[in-house]
Amino acid sequence: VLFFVTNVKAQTYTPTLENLKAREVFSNDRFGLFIHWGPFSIPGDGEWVMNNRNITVKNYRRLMDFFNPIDFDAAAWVSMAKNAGMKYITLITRHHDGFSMWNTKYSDFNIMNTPFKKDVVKLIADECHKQGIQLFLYYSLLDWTREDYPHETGRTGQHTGRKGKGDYASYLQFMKNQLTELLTNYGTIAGIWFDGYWDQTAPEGTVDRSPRINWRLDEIYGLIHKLQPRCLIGNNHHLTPFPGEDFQMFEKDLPGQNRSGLSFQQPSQQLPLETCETMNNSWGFNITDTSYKSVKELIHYLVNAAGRNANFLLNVGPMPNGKIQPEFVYTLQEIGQWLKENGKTIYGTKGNIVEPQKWGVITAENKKLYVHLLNVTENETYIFTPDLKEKIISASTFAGGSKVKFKQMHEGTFIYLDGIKTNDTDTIVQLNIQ
Ligand code: JFZ
Repeated sequence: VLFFVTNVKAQTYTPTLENLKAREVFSNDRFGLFIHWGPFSIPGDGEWVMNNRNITVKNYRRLMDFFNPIDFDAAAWVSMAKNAGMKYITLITRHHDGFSMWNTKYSDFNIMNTPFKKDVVKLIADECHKQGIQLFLYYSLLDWTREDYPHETGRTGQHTGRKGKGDYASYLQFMKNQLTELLTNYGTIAGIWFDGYWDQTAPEGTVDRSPRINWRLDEIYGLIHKLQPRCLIGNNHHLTPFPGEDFQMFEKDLPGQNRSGLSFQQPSQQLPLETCETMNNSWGFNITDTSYKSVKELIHYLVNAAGRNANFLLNVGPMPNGKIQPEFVYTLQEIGQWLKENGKTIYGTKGNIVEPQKWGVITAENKKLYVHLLNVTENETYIFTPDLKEKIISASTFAGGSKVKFKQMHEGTFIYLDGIKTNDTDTIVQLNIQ
């Protein structure tokens, strides 16, 4: 009965007009910066180091004494994101290790008790507001250090030296207190990005994914929407969106793909979509992970996301000194350069005009369709796109504006590539439609 009551309550969530407006702004943004940073960055072995190396709470807490990023410059991070063409930043405020990156009253495991002694969330929030970029906050529901987190039913965090059982009522109150701080003391927060729900469910791909605890998310979501109605809620639970959520996210997958084995959920037709990916194979700083994705690969990911109506949240794991490694800085600069020239075909566009094709995707804005040719070889003389509903009036290359030949029939459209200058990253053909 209790479950029924909670569900009914949650089902009645009606987004406010300003929330709906914020969703629209968000889906026009298309590109954001994800930042995984904290004491977990110090060992240089990713943000899961505590769990992966079976570090106890007692030993892990020692990292707090070493967090002193003397080269950290919030203004530099924010302007780096802006120059990369990113429209928002999603910052880790508290990851699974339970460390709070802000001046919180509710846990002593926080940034003010490091030698750095400065509120990182505040420094970044102020800078985002100053430079006019939206700020989303990542908040983990899973906690590897607190005694009251229901660790005994969790899938991870079994080696932390915690005893007894969690107390979810107490832990839930703690999260509400912390979220109240985050949504009260840092100005406008564009969204909250939840993670860790999956710790209480069977793995992705299994049939019964019902959680082993009642998370009572409706209470958390209700609080957030009460404090800041515009604030968008997303949850990395890898399931169909729950009532109260304002956008749907995919981890390391384009919507509709399931290469990571984490994305069995169907893309929502109503909510804005977002997919997150890493620069190498790590979210948090990893000193041995040099498998950097190329500029071209990441631009393709961005275009492929836009073509499927999704935002791309690209991650960096800054170093313990507060700097972002030069490889990432370079890549972001190059993507920014590409977006300066081609952003018109990405920002504010709609995707899913046609099914993604072997050659690429289409994005649309007003009376223009942008055909992104991501994979065409030198000797291909035409591409074929199925079922375009609108009548094409003219076609030209987006770069340079030279005329492109086409033949539209009711089965689809041929676009001829002979004589046009192709580009190794993305050849964009603009179709003007009636
Ligand atoms: C989560 C985090 O665990 C990870 O550290 C990072 O923050 C990423 C963006 O989000 O990734 C997941 C999510 C789910 C599982 C594993 C990692 N899972 O279901 O095993």
